[in-house]
Amino acid sequence: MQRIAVVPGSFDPVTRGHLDVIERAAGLYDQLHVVVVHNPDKSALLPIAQRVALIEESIADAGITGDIVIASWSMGLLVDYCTDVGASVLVKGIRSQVDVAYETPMAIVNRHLAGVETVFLLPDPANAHVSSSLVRQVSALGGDVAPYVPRPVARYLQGAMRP
Ligand code: COD
Repeated sequence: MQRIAVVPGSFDPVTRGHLDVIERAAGLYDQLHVVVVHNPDKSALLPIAQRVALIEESIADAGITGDIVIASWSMGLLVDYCTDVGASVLVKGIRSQVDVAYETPMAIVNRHLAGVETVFLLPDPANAHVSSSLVRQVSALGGDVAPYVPRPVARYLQGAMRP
């Protein structure tokens, strides 16, 4: 039986921290779905289609291989997407106690709703401080985001900042 997992996120935009989790999860499962989900608690910078495109370009640019599907989901519960594609696991990154507090109730509810387990990966220390919100802030203020994001994202944000 194929082991299928989902890595969900806002990915607004995808960062080096996200990409590290995606690469490591791709090595753990037969098929990986990277799913851009609209998070109603956050105001978005990039349209969902752009976030999907940047994930695709970043995975290719980093030479990450494996059976990786990139998709978006706005039709309701994330576990419904998991059920649709036959995934039994969600993979999430945990950077801090704040992430633990945010993710724990969701992990419990997702298991109750559909039997979907959540696997947590610790970040590479080099990326533990990186977040999409930090990237958005540095970019908006004209700073260099290259240390925090894959090359395609740095190029995209630099282009978007030009008058
Ligand atoms: N290193 C490692 N992991 C990281 C890093 C980093 N530097 N940065 C982020 N991550 C992890 C985050 O901890 C998270 O696990 C994931 O990457 C995505 O992060 P974001 O910021 O892109 O996305 P979020 O935090 O806005 O999450 C949005 C989700 C849609 C994943 C979340 O809200 C969710 O699971 N929603 C489920 C909706 C649902 O069905 N609800 C009902 C039942 S709970």
